[in-house]
Amino acid sequence: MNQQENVGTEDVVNTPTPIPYPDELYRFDTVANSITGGFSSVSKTDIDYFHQNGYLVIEDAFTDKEIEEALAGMVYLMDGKKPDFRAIQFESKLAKRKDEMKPKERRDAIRKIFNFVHHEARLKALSEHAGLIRVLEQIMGDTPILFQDMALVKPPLHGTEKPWHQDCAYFNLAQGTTVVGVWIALDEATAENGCMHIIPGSHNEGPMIHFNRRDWQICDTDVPIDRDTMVPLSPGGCLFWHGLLHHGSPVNHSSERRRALQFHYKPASSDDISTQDRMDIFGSEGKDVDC
Ligand SMILES: O=C(O)CCC(=O)C(=O)O
Repeated sequence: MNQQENVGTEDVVNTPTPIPYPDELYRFDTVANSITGGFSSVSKTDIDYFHQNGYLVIEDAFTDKEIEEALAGMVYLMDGKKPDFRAIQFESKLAKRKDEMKPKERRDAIRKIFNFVHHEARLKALSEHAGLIRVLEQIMGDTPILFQDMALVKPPLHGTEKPWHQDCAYFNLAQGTTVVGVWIALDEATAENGCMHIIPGSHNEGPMIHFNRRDWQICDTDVPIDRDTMVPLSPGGCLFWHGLLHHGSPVNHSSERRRALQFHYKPASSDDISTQDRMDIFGSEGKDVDC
């Protein structure tokens, strides 16, 4: 996400021009633990695992039919079938040609769509899935409120990096709020096409200073890369992660697209803070730090 994007303009925009990053910023030798058996198999042990490690992976959370429906809803919005929906962000390298492209090519030029749940019932359905909500309730001990929805598309050959960050650095929510991100694979998400990478347990280490570099991000030299853990997922697989967990995703060098939905939830009892309060926590201003 972009900083403050949760406020979100409903208009077509492009991603910034991508800046290269050091290859060693991502490791590809460790894979996250996961469970199978769908949402109904989540046990108290799994919820404890989430709190200790900052994440939980369910390999088979959604059915093929649910994923097919979500993809159809996403393509419908991408193809401009709903004229009042304009929250589409293109990969900057491809954006200038977007009006000349045929629908299939144009879909593969899109990096992100957002604020879509009120425009597309098939996408909203996933965000309200009873099994998903039950897991969130167990994690939060409260009623989960959806406050951000996005589809993150890493087009073949062009999908850009999302540098390491903590999601709470983007949200004006009080410190200590259990923000939970949910990332749902719509395509096979692999090492080659830019699957999610996480640092297990890093949510226990508190807020990190973020810098405006390639994005609003943790400084590359502050990332404990030796703990980098990949989260490859098949369609219907789902990652839950804590809003303070360090995570990011490398570029898509492959010829395969990597489409995913990402929802963020906060507990109903959570309090908002100002942008200034958030920047006092996550920003570098007035602190003797450099990147
Ligand atoms: O889907 C991705 O590649 C990462 C997205 C992400 O971490 C974010 O938008 O916060």
